Amino acid sequence: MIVALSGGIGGAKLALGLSHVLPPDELLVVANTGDDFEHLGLSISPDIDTLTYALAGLDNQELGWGRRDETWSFMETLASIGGETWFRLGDRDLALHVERTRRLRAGETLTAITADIVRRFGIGPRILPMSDDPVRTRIRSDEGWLDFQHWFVRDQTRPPVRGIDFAGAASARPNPVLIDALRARPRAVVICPSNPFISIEPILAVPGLREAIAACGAPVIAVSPIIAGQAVKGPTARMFEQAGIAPSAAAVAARYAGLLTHFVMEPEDDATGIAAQVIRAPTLMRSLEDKVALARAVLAAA
Ligand code: FO1
Repeated sequence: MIVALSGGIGGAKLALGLSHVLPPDELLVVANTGDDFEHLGLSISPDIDTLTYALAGLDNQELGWGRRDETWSFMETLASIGGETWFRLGDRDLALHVERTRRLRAGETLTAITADIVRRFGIGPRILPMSDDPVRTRIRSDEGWLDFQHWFVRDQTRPPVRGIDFAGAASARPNPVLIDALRARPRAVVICPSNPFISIEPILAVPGLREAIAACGAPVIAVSPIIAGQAVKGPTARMFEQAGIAPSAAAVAARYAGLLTHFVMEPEDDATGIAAQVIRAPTLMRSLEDKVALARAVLAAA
């Protein structure tokens, strides 16, 4: 079993690459749920949906989130009646949020709902929420605490990050399916090239998960989301700078100190100080071939 930790757009790309090189029942993708939020009365799980659409081949390749075959009548009508439209919900995407919200209110777990939706989209690998208990990433800016999507989408990550909190993490229970997979000695744990601060560390903040990964007896292989000091996408490099850390692949590896056996990074980048076996490979994924090639490099390291 390959257990992959993923959040955001970069994570979903490697998860897709892995799904092309592994039998479906040998890939378990753990989704960050710290980005989840209630909006317009709907329970929205962006990182679960980004993974679902990517693995189903339905993702919008330009935006990285939402669906490619989308229409926007709901948003247009919502705008015309004064509703909040800063968080864009396409007509097809909306059905997923409405149905997930109904099932959560009916008492189903996010794990059960996600497993059913993934199956209905014809996806083979499992997509697993890191926990069925609520964990909410919050960003402390100069004006106070912001909910994650307000910071990330409404404010377009402009407010400088002075602190990050994962509300609810201390009392969240790790997904038991994940704990079982880690105890059953997986072939490897893969930390996808996601933003360490807001996509991977919420997962590691769930009590027991960091320890279960460290004790699983399998290679733990992280892929750098930073190339030549720049983030491939999103606020990763800026978040390092705002934390007073020079953005680099080595700085990413240091975020996972004590967990990694291997670290996959670009051939040209400086590996000084990385306390793991360094694997040199192209980590920029544009095409499906790039995603598959990086997945193969990760599995070869394992
Ligand atoms: N990101 C944006 O930058 N703007 C949006 O309007 C937006 C809508 C959206 C709708 C559904 C969904 O699943 C994701 C969406 N995202 C949007 C992306 C989302 O904010 C991020 O993917 C994650 O929360 C961070 O990785």
